[in-house]
Amino acid sequence: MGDAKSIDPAAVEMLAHAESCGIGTAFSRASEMKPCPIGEVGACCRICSMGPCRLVGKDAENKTGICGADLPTVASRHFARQVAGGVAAHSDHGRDMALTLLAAATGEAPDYVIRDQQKLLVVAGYLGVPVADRSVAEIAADVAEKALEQFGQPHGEILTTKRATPKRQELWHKLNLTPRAVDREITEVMHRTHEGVDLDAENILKSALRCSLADGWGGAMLSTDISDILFGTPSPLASEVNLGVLKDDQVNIVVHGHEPSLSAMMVEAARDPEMLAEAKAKGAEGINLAGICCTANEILMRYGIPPAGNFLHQELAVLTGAVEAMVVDVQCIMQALSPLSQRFHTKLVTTSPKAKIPGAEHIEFDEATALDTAKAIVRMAIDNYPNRGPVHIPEYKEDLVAGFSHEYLNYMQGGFYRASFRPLNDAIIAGRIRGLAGVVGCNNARVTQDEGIVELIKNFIARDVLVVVTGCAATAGAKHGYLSPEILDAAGPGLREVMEAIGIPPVLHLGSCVDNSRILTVLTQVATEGGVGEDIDDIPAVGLCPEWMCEKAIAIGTYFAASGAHVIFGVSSPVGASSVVTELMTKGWEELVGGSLEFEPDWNKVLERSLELIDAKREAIKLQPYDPSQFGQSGDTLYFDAIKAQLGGYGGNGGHEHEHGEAHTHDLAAAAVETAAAADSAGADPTEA
Ligand code: BF8
Repeated sequence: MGDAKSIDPAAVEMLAHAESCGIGTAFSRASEMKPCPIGEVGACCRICSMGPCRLVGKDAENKTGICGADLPTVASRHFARQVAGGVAAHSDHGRDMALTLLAAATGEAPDYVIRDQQKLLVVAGYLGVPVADRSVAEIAADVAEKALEQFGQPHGEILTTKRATPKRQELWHKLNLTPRAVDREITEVMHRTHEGVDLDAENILKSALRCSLADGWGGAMLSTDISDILFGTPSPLASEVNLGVLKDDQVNIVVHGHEPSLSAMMVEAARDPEMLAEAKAKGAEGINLAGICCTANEILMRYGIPPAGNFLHQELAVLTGAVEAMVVDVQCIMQALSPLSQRFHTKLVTTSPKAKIPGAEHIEFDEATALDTAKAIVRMAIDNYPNRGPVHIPEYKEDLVAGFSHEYLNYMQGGFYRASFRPLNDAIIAGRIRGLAGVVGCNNARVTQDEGIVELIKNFIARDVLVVVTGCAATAGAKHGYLSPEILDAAGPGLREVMEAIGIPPVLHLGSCVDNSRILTVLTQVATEGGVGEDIDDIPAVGLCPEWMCEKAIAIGTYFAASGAHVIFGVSSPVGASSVVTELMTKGWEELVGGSLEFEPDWNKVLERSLELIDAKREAIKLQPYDPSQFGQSGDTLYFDAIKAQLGGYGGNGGHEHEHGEAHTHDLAAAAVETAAAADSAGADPTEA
C-alpha cells in the first residue's frame, strides 16, 4: 500500500493545483489531523455525561467505564449506533422516494411519470397490491402507501424480506432477526444502546443485525424499486467518467448527493432548449451536467450523464474553477464545499430542508414544482457563467459501460422469454467463474484514493472472479478503465470465455449504494436457480468495502453478513479495541447467520482472504476446484491472436488514445493477468502478485 494520496492522475494533478493555490482539501486535512486512536477502535464511550470513558491501556479489556460498562459493551454499542445511523440515512432516502411516487400517482407532482410500468406490477406483487382492472395511477398510489407502511407499521414484518431464499427467511424467523418496520428497528437500537439498557455485546449485535436487514431488505430495496418505477430500470449504456468530463466552454453544473428525484429533474432542465438558448446568449456553447457520489450513479445508469468523480472528487471539481453550480441534496456532502466555493465563482446550492450548509444558497426542492425549481437552478448557473475566472480542468477521462440491473442480467442470459441465471450458475459450477465479488462503498481520505478498490477489481478479474460494483467504488473502477469494454483483456481465461459468450464485461456496474439491494436479489437468484447451494451463505462470493468511510457503509456490510455473505472492510476496525466483539462479528456471526464482517486495511491480505473464502465455499458445496488451465482454449482471443499472427502483429490489445493524449493499453490490467496466471499456476502466494 502506497503513501500517495490518490492513484487517480486527475486527483494528483488537482491536488498539486490546490497546493499551488494555497487551498486545503480533505486530502491535506487528513494528513494534518490524525484520527483519535481511542474512538477509531471503539474504546471511547460517549453514551452519558459521566464520561466520555476511555477504555485504554494494556489491560483495557479488563477495565470498565464509570457505570461498569466493559469494552465489549462499549464497542458493540457504538457499532450498533453506526448501523442505525446508516439504516436511517438509506431508509429516509427510500421513504422520500415512496412519497415522490405517491405524489406522482395522485397528480400532486405532475413532472414525474411512471416510466417502468412493468416494474410497478412486479413490485405490486411483492407488496400484495392488487393490479387487476386498475389504472397505473391507482396501483402506483397503493404501492407507495404499502411501501410507506414498511417504515412505520405497528405490527407485522417488512414485506420485502420475503424476497430472500426460503431457507434464509426461516433462519431469520428462528433467530428473531426478521425486521418488523424500518423506524422501529432504528428506534430499538437507539433505545437498547442508551445508558443502562442492553449490556450484553452479543445481544446488542443481534439487534444491529436485525436493524441492518431493515435497510438492505427494506428501505434500500424499496428505494431501488421505486427509483426504477419512476425513472426506469437501468440497462447498459455508455458514458465517460472523471474530472475531464467538465467542459471549459460550457456551463458546468455538478449534481452531488443521493436522491434521483432531484438529479433526474436537473437532467430534464439542463436539456431544455430554452435553457440552452439562454446559455448561448451568455456566451457558452452548451450546458454540461455531471455527477458526484451516488446521485451520479443514478443519472449515469438511466441517462448516461457522466460522473465527474467519487466522494473525494467533490472539492476537486470546484477547484477546477469551471463549475458554475454545485447542487446538493443529502448525504456525503462535505461542509468544506461552502468556504471552497466562495473562493471561486461556484454557487453551492442546497435543496433539501434536511440538509442546509452555512454560506450556501438554499433553493428548496419541492416535488410539486420540481421542474420549475430545477430550471431556476440551471438559470442561476447560466447567469453565473460570465463570472468564471481561470479554469484548470485535468484532461483525464475514461470510457465506461454502466447500468446492469438485476432485470437486465436476467434478460441478458436468456432474452425476454427465457430470462434466467442458468448460464452464470453453470459457469460457476464449471469453474469458468471462480466466484463472485461485490466491491462497494466509499473513498476515505485516510487511505490512498481508489487504490484498494482498483487493485482488488484488477486481481479478482485476473483470477476469474466476476466483480459487481456500486457507489463510489464503481466510480473508482470506472476512472481506472475497469468499466470499459476493453478491459476484457484483463480477465482470466474462464471469465473471459463466459463474458464473450454472454456479451458482458467482467466488472458490472449495478448502481448507487442503495442499489446494493440489487446484489442481494442477484445472489438470491443465484442461490435459487440451482447447482450453487440453496442460500447466499452457500455461494462462492465475498463482499468488499476497501475504503469505507461512513455509517451507511457499516449498515451495508452488516446486512450482507446477516444475509449470509462474508464481508471484508478496509481502513480500520471500529470495534478493533475489543477482541470479544471482533470474535462475535466473525466466528460468532458465521455460526449464527453464515456470514461475517472482518476489517483488514491491507488490500493484499483482503485479496488472499477473499480467494480463500471463495475456494472454501466451492469445496463446501462440492464444486470442482478452480483450475484456470482448463479454460482459454476457445473463444475470441484465439481468433484475434490468429489474425494478429497472420498480419505480423498490429496495435490490438485495446490500445487507444485518451483525451489526455497518452496512448496506452491498460497495461496494468494485462500485466495482472500474466502475474495472476504465473502466481496461481506456480501455487504462489497471491499477495506477492
Ligand atoms: O451512498 S459510496 S462516499 S456517495 S456512502 Fe457516500 Fe460512500 Fe460514496 Fe453514496 Ni455510499
